Amino acid sequence: LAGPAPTAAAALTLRRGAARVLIENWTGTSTVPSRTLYPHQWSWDSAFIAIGLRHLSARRAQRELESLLAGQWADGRIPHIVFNPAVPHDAYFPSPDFWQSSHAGRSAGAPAAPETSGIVQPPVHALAAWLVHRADPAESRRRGFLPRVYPRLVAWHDYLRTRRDLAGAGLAAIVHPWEPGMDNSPCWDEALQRVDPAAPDAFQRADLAQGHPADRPTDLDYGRYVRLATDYRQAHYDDRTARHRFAVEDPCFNALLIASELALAGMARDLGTADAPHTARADELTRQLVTRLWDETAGLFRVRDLVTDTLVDERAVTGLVPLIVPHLPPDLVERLREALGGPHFRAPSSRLVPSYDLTGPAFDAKRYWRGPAWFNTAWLIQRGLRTHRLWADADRLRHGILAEAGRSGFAEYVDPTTGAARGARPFSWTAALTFDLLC
Ligand code: 9YW
Repeated sequence: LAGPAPTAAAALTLRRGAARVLIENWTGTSTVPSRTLYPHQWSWDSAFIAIGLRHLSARRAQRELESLLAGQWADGRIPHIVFNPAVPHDAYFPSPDFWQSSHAGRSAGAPAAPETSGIVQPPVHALAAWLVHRADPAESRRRGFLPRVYPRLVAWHDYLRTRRDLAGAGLAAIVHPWEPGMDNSPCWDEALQRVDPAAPDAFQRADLAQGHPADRPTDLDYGRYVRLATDYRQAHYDDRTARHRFAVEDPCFNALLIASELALAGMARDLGTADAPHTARADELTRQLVTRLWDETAGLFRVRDLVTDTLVDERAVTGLVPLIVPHLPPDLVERLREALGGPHFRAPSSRLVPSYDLTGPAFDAKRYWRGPAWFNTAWLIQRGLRTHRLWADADRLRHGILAEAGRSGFAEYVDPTTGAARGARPFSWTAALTFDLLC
């Protein structure tokens, strides 16, 4: 099962290929996830991309994150999309016309420019910024990178820890299925039942012009995404007054918040300021993650639906990502390791990690986050395995990522049962994270 490490020649070819994708998808200020499907700047994509770019050009990696931060709102949120004004509005739905950030988001402090979405994505940014800094501290200091980004990243985390602590228990909640970055995961199905879809003629999807309908969310999913986003917009994206019909605590989102809070501690130390608040917050978040989202019977983390205050009875990759949390209790680490190798997640053909339970009722090997294996989650899990010194497991996953990235032409995701490439390609974070693993 281990799969061989790539030969030196194969690694060189892969590195060159990955670098080419990053160069071709660079717009001058940031990187598009893909030239076809996703022509703007996406939040967690940029963080993953910066993690790879730092080995190619630390300066460019810094600019990637700085461009994203230019879209930050006064309440601290980092929007999930920062729109490129040069791209026609019909190239992607929902466009700036839909989000109306520069006017509908005024009460939450959206910038006058650039136009952005009003929702967020997982907080990988501080982790990325810290890794970018450490790749070339001299260049970082020369450009004053940390002093500029640290306060903004602190504000971002403050937003998540306060405005988004909807249950009052210390974890950050997400209020739209686009926010966890795993749009149509079966984990949201039950909660979405409560949402009346927007009428089909109220919007026009742009993704089906490029993407294959079998790979993408359904029209019914989109109807519900549009309804939720419209409701949030009508509340001016103000978390103090918005009523959320969809509100869940997601393990991956919160695990990344913890990893990023620890990265802020590293930055604070480097800047000569107090790191204690960040380590204390990471500890408290870790406690709450375990208390609120760990399922001892299933042996993995679950999503908590805040409307019903229950754990969602689905196994998905989000429940494994907390392996990246350094201070996870050792018995939980062992259970997660077992889950990775067990019947629900062992993907023999791809050697990656499927986004959803291979034996689950909603499993669909092709459809986006309902089964396909993604490279960012595999990268996070291999990093988590290393954090817990599970070297052999981490190496196995690393080899799987490299083999699949090469074989699929840096695909957005692969079918975990056949290894077939699916979605957009070449896809930037696949290339960036592959590059990172080769450096
Ligand atoms: C969409 C850009 C984004 C990713 C998300 C992924 C998808 C956007 O693409 O969402 O059109 O549905 O689910 O994780 O950030 O790559």
